[in-house]
Amino acid sequence: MLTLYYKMHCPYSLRVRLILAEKQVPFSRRVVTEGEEPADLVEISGGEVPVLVDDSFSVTDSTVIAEYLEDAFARPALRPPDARGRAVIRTATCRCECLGSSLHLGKPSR
Ligand SMILES: N[C@@H](CCC(=O)N[C@@H](CS)C(=O)NCC(=O)O)C(=O)O
Repeated sequence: MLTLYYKMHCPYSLRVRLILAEKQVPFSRRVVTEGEEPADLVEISGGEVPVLVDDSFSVTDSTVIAEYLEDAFARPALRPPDARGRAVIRTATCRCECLGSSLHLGKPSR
């Protein structure tokens, strides 16, 4: 059984939740409140979300979790089958991450 630690307004968490929804993968929810991170989450990731736990195997970082879910639950495929399609998706992901970082730091994105 999968368990997802996430925060309600976290865009990285939302990304993982959308993937789980698209793939219709059941999971147990551990909704984390800012400043009240549970000890097991702190031990796994230092308190950062999202974290996916598959039995006793923990996966951190939304990009790595997205890759893990694509590998572990192949259908429906969300990753394009060709190199160019994957490059387009990775570029879009990078841009979103840069934008997210800029928002966190209060700096404009490039
Ligand atoms: N690179 C990470 C970023 C995750 C991230 O920044 N999560 C924020 C919430 S949106 C967080 O948990 N911050 C608290 C902390 O780092 O302890 C990912 O893609 O998962």
